[in-house]
This record gives sequence, C-alpha cells and structure tokens, in this order.
Amino acid sequence: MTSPSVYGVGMSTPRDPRTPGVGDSRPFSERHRRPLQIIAAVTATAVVFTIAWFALAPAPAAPGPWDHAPMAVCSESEGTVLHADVDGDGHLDEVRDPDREGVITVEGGGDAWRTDLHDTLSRLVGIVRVDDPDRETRGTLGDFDGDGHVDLALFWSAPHSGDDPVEDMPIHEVHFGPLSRDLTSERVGPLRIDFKGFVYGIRAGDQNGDGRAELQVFQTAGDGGVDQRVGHYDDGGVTVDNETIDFHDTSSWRRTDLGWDDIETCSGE
Ligand SMILES: [Ca+2]
Ligand SMILES: [Ca+2]
Repeated sequence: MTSPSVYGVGMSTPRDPRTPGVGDSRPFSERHRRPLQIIAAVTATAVVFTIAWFALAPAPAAPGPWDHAPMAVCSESEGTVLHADVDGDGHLDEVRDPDREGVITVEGGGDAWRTDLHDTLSRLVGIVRVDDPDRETRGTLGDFDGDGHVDLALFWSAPHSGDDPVEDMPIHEVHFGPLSRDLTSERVGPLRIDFKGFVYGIRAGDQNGDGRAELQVFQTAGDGGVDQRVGHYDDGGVTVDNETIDFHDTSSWRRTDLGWDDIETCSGE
C-alpha cells in the first residue's frame, strides 16, 4: 500500500524558504545571489572555451601561393643553401639549412618575408601543440613529384631518452608546391614510412638526376644507431623504403654527402 503524502490531502505544500515570493524579507543581494553565481559561472566557462579555442586553433593561413611558372633551382655553400621560388611569386627565395639536418628557414626574394618550420607546424597543429617539448620537427624542400616547384617533406616525431625507440610520429606528410609563405599547401600527400621512430634529420637531392628529388631520412635505430633510408615520389606522396642504405651513429650521419649538393650548383660558385 502506498504511503499517504506526509502533507495529507488538501494540505498546501510548505513553501521552500529559499524561494523568493511576495513579502520575501531577505536582502536584495541574498535573493539574487544564485542567478549572479550562474551568470558568473557561464561567463567563466565561455572565457575558458574562448582561450582554449584560440590556443588550439591553427594559425591563420599565410599569403600565397602564386602561380608563376617554375624557375630553375640551384644550391650553394656545400648544400646548406638552396635558391628556389618557394611561393611561386616569380622571385627566387633563399632556403637555409646550416646544419644539414632538416631545420630550415626561408627568406623571401621578392617582398620581404621570412618563415621557418615553427610557422609551418603552428599552421598545422595550433600554437599550443607546436611547442610540445617532447617532439621535434624536421622539414626539407625538394621537387619530389618533378613538376618544377619545390615541395616540403615534413616529420614531427618524438626522441627517446633510453636505448629503445618509441614510435611517436603524429605528422609525416608532403606539401606540394608552390607553397604558401608558411610552407604549407592545400595539396598534401602522405609521407609513408613504416617505422614511426624519431627522425634525426632529412635532406632532399636529385642524386640520380631523374628530375625528381629523393628524400634521405636519418632515423633512430635505437641504442645510439641511426638508419639511413631513402624515400621516392609514389602515388601522390613519398614512400620511404624499409631497407636501409647505410648505418651511422648519432654524430657521423651528419657527415654524409647526400642532399642539396646533388642539385645543380648556382652559377658563380
Ligand atoms: Ca618566391
Ligand atoms: Ca614539386
């Protein structure tokens, strides 16, 4: 049997003393405290979401690319400088990779503009994640598909402190030129690589002279070792061979020859 209401039939429900009503004698500030708390909470939440959105949102698109016909590319300074019209504006730009490891900067040759891989990655992953101290960026320019415009090969991967490599590589892709002035492109292809261990360095060069750049990838083998693999243009992207062409330690890989040196030397060098 159901228990009768404790208030009984015909009895009015006692008014909740917290509910304001006619004749509520509490002070104004007390009667409106709860709505004000709700407004404050909603405002705080909106501010947090707005800050998070700006922090996680990719950087706005950089200018370019333009559609000038491809221009001749040349290298100098023992493969540390490449001259190429990166953004397709008809002016040769200067690309520098002083340590030949795939940490490049670009100085525009027409309008004054400058960019580096930090700009590239912030466009792709947002300004919070780009400064992730656990991962490092490597990128280099070469004409992988042979259309005359230089393309960007890009890795974002995590080093390991112990002997055993970790496989942590959220970004491995190719942006096909002409490129925007943050080195990104709407035309993106996969950079196919089976092993997702840390990439110490990358270089591009046309070693076999077939008009398409090959990608040299220096990747951790664990235990202080560095495997050298080669990537080739394939089916809208670049595919890195599983087989290694050479084996180095963490300092000797830098002394290998392959890279921009395989591209025609600029006249006057
Ligand atoms: Ca240019
Ligand atoms: Ca190209």
